[in-house]
Amino acid sequence: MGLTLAEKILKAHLVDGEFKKGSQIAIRMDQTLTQDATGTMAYIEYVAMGVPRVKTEKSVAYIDHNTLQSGFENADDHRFIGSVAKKHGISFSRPGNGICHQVHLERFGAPGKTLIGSDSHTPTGGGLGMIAIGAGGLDVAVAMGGGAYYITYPKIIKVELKGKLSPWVSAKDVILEVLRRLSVKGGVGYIVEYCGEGVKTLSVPERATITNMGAELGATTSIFPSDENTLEFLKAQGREDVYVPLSADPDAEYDKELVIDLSELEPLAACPHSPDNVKPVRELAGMKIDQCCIGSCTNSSFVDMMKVAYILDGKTCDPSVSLSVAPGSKQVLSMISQNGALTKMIDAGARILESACGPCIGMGQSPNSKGISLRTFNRNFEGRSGTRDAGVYLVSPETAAASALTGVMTDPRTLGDMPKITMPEKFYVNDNMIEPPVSEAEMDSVEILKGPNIAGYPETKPLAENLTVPCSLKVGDNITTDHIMPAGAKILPLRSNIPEISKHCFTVCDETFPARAKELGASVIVGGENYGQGSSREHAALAPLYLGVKAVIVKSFARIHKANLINAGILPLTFKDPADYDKIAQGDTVEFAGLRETVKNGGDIIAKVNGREIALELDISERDREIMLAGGLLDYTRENLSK
Ligand code: MIC
Ligand code: SF4
Repeated sequence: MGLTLAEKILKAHLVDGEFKKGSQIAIRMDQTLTQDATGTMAYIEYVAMGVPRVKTEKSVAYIDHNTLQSGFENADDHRFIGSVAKKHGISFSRPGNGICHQVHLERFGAPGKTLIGSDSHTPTGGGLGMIAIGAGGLDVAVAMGGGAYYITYPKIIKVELKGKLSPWVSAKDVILEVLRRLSVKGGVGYIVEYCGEGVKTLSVPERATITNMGAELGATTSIFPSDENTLEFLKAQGREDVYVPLSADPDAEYDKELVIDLSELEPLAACPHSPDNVKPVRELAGMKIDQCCIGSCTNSSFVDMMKVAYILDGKTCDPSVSLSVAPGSKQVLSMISQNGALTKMIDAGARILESACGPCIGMGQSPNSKGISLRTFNRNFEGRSGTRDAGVYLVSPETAAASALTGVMTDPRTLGDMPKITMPEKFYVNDNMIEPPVSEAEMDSVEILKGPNIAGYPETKPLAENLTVPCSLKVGDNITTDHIMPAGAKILPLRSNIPEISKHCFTVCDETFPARAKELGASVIVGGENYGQGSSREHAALAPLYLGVKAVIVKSFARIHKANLINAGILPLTFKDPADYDKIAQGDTVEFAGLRETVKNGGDIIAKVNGREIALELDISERDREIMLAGGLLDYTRENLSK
């Protein structure tokens, strides 16, 4: 039997485990990336491991999230990350150089390579035919130190693309269609592999838009073959030397199959408050809007910007709409400024933002109260924009630009003919904002610069044998990491300070939670399906750890968050019978006995609640069991390094 493309790359990087479905496998990571909002913690963890130089082929530290510097904290974090990078062998992409995923695709991604990044949209690299996986900072730190990344050998979904996109329909509409069909938990436990005739009609940046938003499916990653279009992109970036053609074997077997006829797609929008709440733009047409934001790691490529400039050319944004545009990288911004496209946007009234995440993570441009915002981004969770009662619709750049002109949701197909805007033969390359590290011989001369807001890793303890703890919080289905550990301009500067950021933990759901949990000292949280979907931020595990949360008991978990809980030494438990969710209420006392024994040997964990026994599953690997016993991945890694 042949192999799928993902399987081929995983197999070539296998360092441990049995190469069969459902087994835990350890994968060597060729490259790593971090961004600044997760990076400070990741580098604190890396430094704590005591490995002098990174052992990867390429590691890059990006500054792109916390770029609104309304106090010293973010600038201190940037300086800290820059100094660690310089000393330990990591390239440093300075603030202003662009969004990590866009820049990594342009300058470092390579077909057939593996990449792990402390950001859930790392799968953007799948557009280049790489296995690119988002993970918590600690997993990335371990990979930088030469350690493998452990995943369950995933199931593979084949998405066969047929035909080609009609004018005004774009890559964003393709992934919105996949989300409509599979839902935000449809990808959990899977890699999504694209193939078929339609693949060759999509350029690498278009493919990257699709793999980027595979994160919203909950998938481990998504991947496209590496073909002539990949070569064309790499040539245009002056990097054709890294090209290798890659595709699945013709007789590869998949666990699930989906066929999408590109020619049948139309402009789509994900409605509030979930990326899978997808409707045709045509059905929403005429709805009054207040804001349009164009950019983010999903839709900020050169071609995206050129389409927007074409639509805005010679026109003015509707007076009731605020339009912002954030080109994804310095390369994109330089090119549209050189060719005049930027002037067209400015003339039409666009508010030009720096090349960074910006409004996508609530760093500015929060909509007005009850505002309707059309965004070319990938997440529209409640409150993420910074305005709790705003309604965010995720759309293509074409739909966003067309609607900015009319002031209402507009199907771009009503604009008439659309010329084909294609990728340039040569991108403008100037890597002057990527600072190389010093050589090994010089590393002692580099001082690590740590600001006063940068605190250490929270205290951990080996797993207790018995626990009698109250349930400090009960929540429902589809809780996102934006609920658990909100972001936004006010809270993000606390990413390097777990005691401080913990004061905001779960405040979106219950403002009294942090103080209550802290006072209780030790507790458990109960939740529903797909708990922890969204971001890779390990803060959504580290803040609960700091607040004394010992276990999270839910109906099901999202992949990265579950891994982050394990890394933090918090038990990720699922109800054997989902109906037992109703048997625990906030305030109930939950009793566990003989925990260490069961965690070590496997089997159900029994919790006693109100005199009743509830069976819970701890579905984790052998290695994860050892991590849990040690009190988390940092302790486990330290123990193992000292052996
Ligand atoms: C996001 O899009 O939610 C973020 C901000 O990029 C996160 C990382 C973080 O919280 O720092 C992600 O996607 O992993
Ligand atoms: Fe940045 Fe938004 Fe992409 Fe996250 S999803 S990396 S915040 S642009």
